[in-house]
Amino acid sequence: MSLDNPSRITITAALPYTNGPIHIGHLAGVYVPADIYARYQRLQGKDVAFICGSDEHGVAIPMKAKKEGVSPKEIIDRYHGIIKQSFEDFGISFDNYSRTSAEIHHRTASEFFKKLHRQGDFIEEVTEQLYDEEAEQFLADRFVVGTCPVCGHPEAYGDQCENCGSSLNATDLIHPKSTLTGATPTLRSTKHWFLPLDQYQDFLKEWILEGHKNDWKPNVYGQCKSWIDDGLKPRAVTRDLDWGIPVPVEGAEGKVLYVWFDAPIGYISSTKEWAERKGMHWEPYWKDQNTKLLHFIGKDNIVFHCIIFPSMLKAHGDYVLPENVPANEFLNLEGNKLSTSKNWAVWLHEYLQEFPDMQDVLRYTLTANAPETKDNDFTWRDFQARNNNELVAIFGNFINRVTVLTHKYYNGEVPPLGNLTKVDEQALGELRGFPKKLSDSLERYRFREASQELLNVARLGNKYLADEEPWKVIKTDEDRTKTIMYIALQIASALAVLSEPFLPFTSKKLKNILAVTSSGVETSWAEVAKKPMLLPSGHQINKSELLFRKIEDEEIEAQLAKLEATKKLNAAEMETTAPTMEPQKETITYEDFAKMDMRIGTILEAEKMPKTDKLMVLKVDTGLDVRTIVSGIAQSFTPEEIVGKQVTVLVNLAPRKLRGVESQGMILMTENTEGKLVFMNPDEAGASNGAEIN
Ligand code: B3M
Ligand code: ZN
Repeated sequence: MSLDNPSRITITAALPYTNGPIHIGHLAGVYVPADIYARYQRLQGKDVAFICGSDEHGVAIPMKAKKEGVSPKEIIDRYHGIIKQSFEDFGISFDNYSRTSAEIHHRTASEFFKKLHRQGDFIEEVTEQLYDEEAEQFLADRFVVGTCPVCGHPEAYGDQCENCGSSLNATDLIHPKSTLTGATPTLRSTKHWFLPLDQYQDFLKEWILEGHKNDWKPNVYGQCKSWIDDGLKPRAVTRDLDWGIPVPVEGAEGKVLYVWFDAPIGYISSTKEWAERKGMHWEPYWKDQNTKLLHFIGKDNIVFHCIIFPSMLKAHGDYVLPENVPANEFLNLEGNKLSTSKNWAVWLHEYLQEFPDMQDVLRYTLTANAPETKDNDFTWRDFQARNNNELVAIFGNFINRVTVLTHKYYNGEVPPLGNLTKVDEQALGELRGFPKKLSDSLERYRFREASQELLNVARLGNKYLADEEPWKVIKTDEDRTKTIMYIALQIASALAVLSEPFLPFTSKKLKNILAVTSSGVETSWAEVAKKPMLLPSGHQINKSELLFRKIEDEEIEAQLAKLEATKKLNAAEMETTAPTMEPQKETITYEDFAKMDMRIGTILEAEKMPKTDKLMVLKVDTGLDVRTIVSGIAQSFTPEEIVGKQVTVLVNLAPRKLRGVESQGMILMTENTEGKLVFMNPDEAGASNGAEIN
């Protein structure tokens, strides 16, 4: 069900963790598209609540605090300030930017939890959880890493795999390892409160797989479908941690709410904070069925915003559900994954030091190159090209010619309009069509497409001037020249209005040059479609100034050199920190060992599992039978090179479903010094299939 004409629109943008500054990947993935959409809807006259805030709980923050030897409070205060400033610097026009350490959020999240608890929506259960005997603490979320049971990614966290986005229980991890001490965790009993996602399976099937199969982006819909088809499991929504919101019920001493339970409720508490400040009611923005709720996020947050939070909202019963979750894929930098820990990023505060007042150039480049349907790459050369060849050469050049000629011919006054020719009518007709073209793209969250339509307005202006050549006509036909310049000025003022969502700083500058702000000229999105004569004859424009400047090669080379230096630093660090040798696991008895049944087997068939980077589906002759085994080796081998290979197989491992395929056993591997997976090579053994390994 889609709301065609909502009474109001609540737009949320993912709450950034306050464990570090934000970089271009955050802007590209979440905040620029969300801001373009919010600004556009305001220009349509919609009642918009654009909501965000800092995500200040979760394991990432105490980890950072421990690493720096400071308190988590110092970490969140430092980065909350830096992040909030970065958003303001880049014109991300939140109506409210709150923080989940705020009292209003603690209250809101606690009340939410207590309501579900009162309704009996949780399963309270004592289960075995991973424990680090050395650190003497339970291992949740980023306190533990291991191989993802779904896609084979070797560095999955206890609650989520960033590679395939799956939500996990820490005990699901294969070969788990504590990130605190490197120790192999033991198991200890502890009580937690579980959200029984399996009980929301039918609701989610109906709401997403039926209700949103045509309007949610394929990358979002596809992830939801694979999780729902795989079968949802209960997820613990409490943690044995001392950093977070205390669990507000009896018998939960020393436990806090799981960060992904409390953080999405942060959207609600931030809305409450905003409404209280404005003397308004917050409920309509979250409870009125005519409110359109949208979540702007990156792809690693899809499971939380499409499966877990909607199940929480459904259980609670008072709230609307998101109408859409237009998640973007990831942005890479110069061919490598953006990485805070490796400092492989373009930090926003640093960008502004090196490219002052050029926020719109970055906004535009990240929009024109946005990872909307697949991961994409930011390169400094492309950044320079987008600026020099599009913003300077098309947008800026058009405006410069119009304003310079208006001052030169008419002292900056908009000339009278004479008779319109066919060409004039055609240009004005095309101009009137742009608001709808832009709307059609923006209403479907196609920001890349919309940004190119915006450039087409400037292309229209350039073509009109090049075809009508006022600099020549003025020598023979004064009146005709006035009409040409009048129309060119209308195209320029339309550009000032239509660019506002994408390039807010440029739009403001252009409105000042055209003096549309001070003179109260009606400059609305609708007006451009209706008239589009926004500037009346006689209107006085201000002095001309350049909207953009050329970016020189030296500036780009300096940025590339900076990244090279980072690469060298990382490589040097890798050398000094020799790979930590896995400490020996806890001692086992011979009986324990004897339970494992390892055989020699031969790979008969091999094929890559679609839509995964690492998984391969193998048919293995174990000597006992021919069985299917899913193995995370697709990045180390091609199917062709392993068919016929003899391998060591653990045949009595309990079958496990990986992306819907049942895997019956495990191929034993190890990693060579280059980090490539290799088989435990019995090739020399010349043993027959089925030979036991003792
Ligand atoms: N703090 C962002 C992340 O996963 C996470 C978003 C919360 S939105 C409620 O990087
Ligand atoms: Zn995974």
